[in-house]
Amino acid sequence: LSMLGDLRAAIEGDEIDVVFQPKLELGTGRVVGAEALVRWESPTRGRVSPAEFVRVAEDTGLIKDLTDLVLKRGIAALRMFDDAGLGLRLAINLSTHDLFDTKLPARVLTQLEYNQVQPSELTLEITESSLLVDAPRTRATIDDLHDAGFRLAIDDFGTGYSSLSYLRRLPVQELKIDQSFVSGMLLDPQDEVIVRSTIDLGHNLRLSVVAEGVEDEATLHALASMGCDVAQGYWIARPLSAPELIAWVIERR
Ligand code: G
Ligand code: G
Ligand code: MN
Ligand code: NA
Repeated sequence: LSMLGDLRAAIEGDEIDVVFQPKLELGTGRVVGAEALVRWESPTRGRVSPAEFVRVAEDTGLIKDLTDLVLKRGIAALRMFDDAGLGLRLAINLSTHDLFDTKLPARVLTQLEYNQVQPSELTLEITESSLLVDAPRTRATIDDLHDAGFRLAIDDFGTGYSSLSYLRRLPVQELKIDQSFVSGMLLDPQDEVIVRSTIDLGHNLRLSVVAEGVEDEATLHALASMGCDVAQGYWIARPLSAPELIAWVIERR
């Protein structure tokens, strides 16, 4: 059966959840942010992978509603993080289609104003591959998001083919090394070289470098010794509900 109808009902109903994975600053050991990740527990399909249903949403025009739901829930959680005094930045994943909507900055600002949150508290993650789709149009949206005061990150870096000159001209502040390079970097010398060079590249472009997919302590230490700025992964914490994240951050202090 087609997923479209189920997904539409899930977005309108109460089946979609948003969880939050901490981002740890390696130099200080402080939790500096959290990434919002969407989850769908369907009564008939069970747990559906976001990789799968985000693609369906993109192909069918449901992505606007899905992104709005994540923005609404995510920014409401950010309000709770602020009230708890956590001082975290919230990261939200954008899909390629989101970048084609010239009203995207206004959609985000509406949720921020409602929750009395500043644009600088939000990081918008844009995948390297979506940066390359119709670059002139997506670039206009990216510039508008930057001008509105949001922090921008390039997600899944290393899996696309962006040129250095293009990267250098983008108004981004953060580069996230794809987990496919990070998870096996201690076993595969080629992955290690990619991670090391990406950290250097990011720093040369004055970007903060985030490694995702950190699944063990040795990898965390290796990344710290390479000068990586921030890490994210199951070794640090799995994605948590908003109240769980607040408790987790407070307990670590
Ligand atoms: O959370 P998980 O690792 O299962 O996510 C799988 C994929 O789905 C990742 O590529 C992730 O970036 C993407 N994803 C998770 N949450 C969101 C979201 O809210 N919006 C978009 N566009 N993608 C998301
Ligand atoms: O594409 P993006 O980087 O946004 O996707 C992040 C995805 O990676 C999320 O779906 C999250 O659940 C998943 N993830 C987070 N930490 C780890 C980890 O340590 N290992 C693996 N395999 N996946 C992770
Ligand atoms: Mn991401
Ligand atoms: Na990624």
